[in-house]
Amino acid sequence: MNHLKLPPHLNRRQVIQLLGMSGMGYLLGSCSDEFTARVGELSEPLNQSFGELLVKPQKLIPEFPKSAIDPKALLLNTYDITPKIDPDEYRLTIDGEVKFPMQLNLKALTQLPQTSIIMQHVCVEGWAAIVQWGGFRLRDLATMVQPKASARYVLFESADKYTESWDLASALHPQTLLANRLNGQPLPAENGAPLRLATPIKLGYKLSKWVTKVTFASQIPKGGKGYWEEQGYEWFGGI
Ligand SMILES: Nc1nc2c(c(=O)[nH]1)N[C@H]1C(S)=C(S)[C@@H](COP(=O)(O)O)O[C@H]1N2
Ligand SMILES: [Mo]
Repeated sequence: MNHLKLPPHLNRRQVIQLLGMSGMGYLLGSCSDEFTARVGELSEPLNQSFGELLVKPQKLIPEFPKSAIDPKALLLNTYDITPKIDPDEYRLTIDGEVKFPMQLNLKALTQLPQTSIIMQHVCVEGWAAIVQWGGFRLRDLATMVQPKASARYVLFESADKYTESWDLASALHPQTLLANRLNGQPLPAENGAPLRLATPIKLGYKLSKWVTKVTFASQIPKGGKGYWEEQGYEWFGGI
C-alpha cells in the first residue's frame, strides 16, 4: 500500500480526499465505480521516470523578500486580449498520457495544497517585475492524474488560444505553480484569472495565462511549440 511516493506536502490522505471530492461531482463525467477504481489505483507504484523526477532534488531559485514586491512594475502586454471566463463554467482539463484524465472545477482546484512564491517575472520585451504568485504546484496536479512513462512534455492551452509546451522536468519543478493569486489578492482577469502558470525558472512568454488545458504528451505536435516559439522565440525559455 505504500508504493505511492508523494511529495512531502501532499500526503496520500489529501490525494484520496481530493479524488473523493471529485467522485462527489467536481469531476465531470465520473461515477462512483470509476471513483473507487481510481482510489484503488493509487496504491500502484508510480511510473518510474515520473517518480524519479518528483523525488530528484531540483535546484531551487532563491526567493525575494516581501519588501521587494513592486506591483506597479508588472506590465500588461498590449497585444494580450483578456478572454471572458465565467468562474462557474470554468473547467481545467488534464489529459493526454496520464492514467486518470480529469476535468476539475475551481472548487476542486482550491483543495490542492496552496503555496506562494516571490519571484522575478522577466519579459523578453525588456521589462521585469518582482511579484508574489499564490497557487498550487503543478507537480501536485500531476500526482493526481499520474503521467504515464511515455509523458515527456506538457502542453498548455489557454482561453485566448495561446499555446505553450514545456519539458516535463520544468513542469514538475517544485517552484512551478498554477497561480490563482497575485501579490496576496485574487488573480486579476488581465493577469490570467482564474489560473496561470508561474515559475522563477522560465521567461514570461512560457507563463501561460487563462490556462484551460494541461496535456501530458510523448512529443510536441508539429506547429505546437508555443505561440511565440513558433515565431522564433527559443523553446526552453529558461532564465
Ligand atoms: N494566454 C496568454 N498567456 C500569456 C501571454 C498571452 O498573450 N496569452 N503573454 C505572455 C507574455 S509574453 C508575458 S511577458 C506574460 C505577461 O504576464 P502579465 O500580463 O501578467 O504581466 O504573460 C504570458 N502569458
Ligand atoms: Mo513577454
